[in-house]
Amino acid sequence: MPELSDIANEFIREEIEEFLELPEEIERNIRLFSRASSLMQNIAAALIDGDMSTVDSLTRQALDEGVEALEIMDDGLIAGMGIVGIKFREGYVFVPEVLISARAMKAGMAHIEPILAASGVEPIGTVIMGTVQGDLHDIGKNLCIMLLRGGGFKVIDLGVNTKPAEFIEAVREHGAHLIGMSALLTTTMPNMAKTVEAFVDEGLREAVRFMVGGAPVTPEFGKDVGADGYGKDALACVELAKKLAVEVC
Ligand code: B1M
Repeated sequence: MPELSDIANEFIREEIEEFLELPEEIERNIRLFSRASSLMQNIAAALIDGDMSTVDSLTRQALDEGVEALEIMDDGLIAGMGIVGIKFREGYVFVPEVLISARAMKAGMAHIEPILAASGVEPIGTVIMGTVQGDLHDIGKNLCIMLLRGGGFKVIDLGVNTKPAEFIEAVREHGAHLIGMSALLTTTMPNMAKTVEAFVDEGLREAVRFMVGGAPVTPEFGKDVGADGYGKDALACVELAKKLAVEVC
């Protein structure tokens, strides 16, 4: 088991020591950061600190040095946002700080997106993606979209706060068969069920496949709302989309 002292970045060490209390979160983060390269640790530290220009330049530097886009995403950007999430939950930081870190994350993602999207092959199918009604969280959804595009899908991004009628309209307009719904709030998760029900009411349910995901969503919840599959992360979302595409695209 790695120790806190195995993490090279002093700022990350202090963040873990000062703000993390749950033993499993401490252990997970020590494991994650101790195996991450120092450049990835520096990206995560800058993201936690809300330092957009450093996240921007270090992400560019990492790509120029040949680091895989997925490694930067997982060990730098998502790892940093994980710490921000814990600090937010525990009341150490508030919405403005989280937004500043989210902006830094987007600056890093802007370099990664074109690389993940550059597959240049005929699309496997069209996916309609949206964060459900009432929910404004879009970072996870956007990561899924990047990887879906990189995985050969055409993706129509409906953004956040997506009403059931908007999903239906997009499916009709684009002739799509795959729908991805993201939710980050326990209060908006039921809107996944409402969206599926709206498709049933329109007589469109059989023609499409629903994927669901987001931090509070579980495979069981996915089944309960009538979805066809659940993705635990952006890679799983792409695998699921490929599996469901075989059925409907
Ligand atoms: Co909010 N927020 N937030 N927030 N926020 C959470 C979700 C929360 C858990 C924080 C906490 O208390 N610990 C909490 C929810 C509690 C709950 O519901 N039980 C919360 C709250 C309470 C709120 C507000 C209500 C706060 C307030 O105003 N008092 C408010 C709600 C606004 C609204 O939506 N109506 C709010 C606002 C915000 C910000 C605007 C400040 C900002 C969002 C910025 C943005 O997205 N543009 C924000 C953020 C950033 C977070 C945290 C810190 C980080 C979320 C995130 O981006 N994670 C979050 C805490 C946390 O989750 N640790 C929190 C990184 C992202 C990569 O992960 O989205 O899970 P995630 O996506 C993953 C997987 O889940 C999966 O793939 C992704 C990559 O691996 N995935 C899918 C996602 N969608 C998928 C779809 C798929 C498949 C996989 O198939 C279709």
